[in-house]
Amino acid sequence: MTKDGLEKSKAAFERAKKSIPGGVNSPVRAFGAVGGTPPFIAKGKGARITDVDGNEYIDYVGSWGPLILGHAHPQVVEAIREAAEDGSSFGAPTERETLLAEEVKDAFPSMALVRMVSSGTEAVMSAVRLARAYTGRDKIVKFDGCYHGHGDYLLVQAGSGLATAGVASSPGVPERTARDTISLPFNDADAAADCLKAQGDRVAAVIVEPVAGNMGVVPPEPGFLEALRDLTTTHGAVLIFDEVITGFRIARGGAQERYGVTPDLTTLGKIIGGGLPVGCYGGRGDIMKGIAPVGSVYQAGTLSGNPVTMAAGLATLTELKRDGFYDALETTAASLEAGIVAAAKDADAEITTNRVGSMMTFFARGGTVRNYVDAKASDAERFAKFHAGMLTRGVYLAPSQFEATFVSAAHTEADVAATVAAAAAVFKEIAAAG
Ligand code: KE4
Repeated sequence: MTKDGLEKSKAAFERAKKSIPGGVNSPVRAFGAVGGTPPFIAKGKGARITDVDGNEYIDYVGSWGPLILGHAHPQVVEAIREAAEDGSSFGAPTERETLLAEEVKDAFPSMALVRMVSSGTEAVMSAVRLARAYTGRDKIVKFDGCYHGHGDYLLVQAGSGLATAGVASSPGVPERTARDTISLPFNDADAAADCLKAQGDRVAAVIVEPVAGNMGVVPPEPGFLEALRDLTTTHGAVLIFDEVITGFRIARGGAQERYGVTPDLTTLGKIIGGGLPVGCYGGRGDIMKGIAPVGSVYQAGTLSGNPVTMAAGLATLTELKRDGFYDALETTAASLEAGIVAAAKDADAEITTNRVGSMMTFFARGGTVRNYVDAKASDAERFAKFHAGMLTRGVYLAPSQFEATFVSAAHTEADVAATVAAAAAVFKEIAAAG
C-alpha cells in the first residue's frame, strides 16, 4: 500500500468528478455516508476485489447482490464470451430469453408470465403501472425504509400522518405524484389494516421488500406478510413482492418460497443477470396479460432480454441448482454472523445483527431493529469508523448502515476467519479510542 494506500483511487476519483456527478454512476458508491475515498476497483475474482492501487479486499458487497457466485465465475465468464461472439444485441426475440424466463418460472411458480427489462427500477415501475391498469386505481402502499428503485412514485416517504399521502423523497418528484403513494411502518400489520380499511378501494397495489434490505436487513415478523396477503385479497389490491434482492438470494424461490406467502406480482433483478444489467417482473397470468403487445399497458426496452445478459443469468441460475448450494451458503453466512457477534461481545461493542440466509446487517446499536425508525437509531459515526477500519484491513463492506452484507459461494472459511479477526481488531480499536 502507498501512503494511505489509495493514491491512484484518489486521482481517479478527482478525474471522474470532472465528467460524472460526484464521480460515480450511483450515489451510494461515493462513500458519502462513511467518508473517505472510495477505492476504484480494477478487478475481481471469487470473493475478492482489487483496487487500482493494488489493494485486495474480501468483498461483501458483491455488486449489491448480483454476485452470489463471486466475481468472474468461470461458467459465467464463458457464457458471456460465447454469447457475445454471436452478437451482443438484436432487438429481436432470441431463445435465451425464453430459457431464462423458464428458469425464473421454475423457481417462482407464482410467475406464470415473465417480462425481462434492464434494471430493478424498470421492473418495479412496470409492475406498478400494470397493477394500476389492472385495478383501475391509483394509490400505492409501500413501507418506510423499503427502496424499490428510483421511479417517481416510489421515491416517496411517509407523510406527516400515518396512512396519509406521502411526500416526495427527492426534488423533481411532483407532489401530485407523491400524493398517490402511502408509506407505512414496516412490520406494522395493524397500520396496513387501518390504511386499507379506510381507503382500500382506491389502492392499486401494496409493494414490499418481503425481507427488507434497504434499511439494512430487517426480516418480516411472523404474520406480517400473511397479513398483507389477506388484506390485499380482501380489498382487491395487487400484492407486489419486490424480490430484486431476495430473489434467488435467501432461497432459490426467494422470500415467497422461504415464508410461503404468494404475491400477485414479483419483481426480480440482480442475481438473474449474473452481474449484467437486468430486471424482470411477472406474476399472475390474468394480470400479466395486460402488458403490450397482448394487452394495452405499454412497457418496452431496447435491451430488454439482452442475449448476453440472459446467458450470464442462465449460467448463474444453473449453478444455484447444484445440490447443497444454499446449505453451504447458509453455513458460511452463519459462521460470519457468529464470529462478528462474538468479536463485538469481546470488545463490549453494542451491535444488533439481522440475518436472513446470506444477507445480513450489523447495526451499530443494541436492542432490536424491526423497522426503519429502529434502523435510523443506529450510531452512524460508529458505523463509519467500523467501515473505515475494516477497509484498511482488507474487508470491503457496504458503505452505508442501511445496506446488506452479502456472502457468496466463493467466500471460504479462511475469508470468514480473516474478516472476524479484522472486526475484532476494529471493535477494540474503536473502544480504545473512546
Ligand atoms: P436497480 O434499478 O438498481 O437495478 O434496482 C432497484 C432496486 C429495486 N428493488 C430493490 C429491493 C433494490 O434493492 C433495488 C436496488 N438496490 C440498491 C442497493 N440496495 C442498488 C445499489 C445502488 O443503488 O447503487
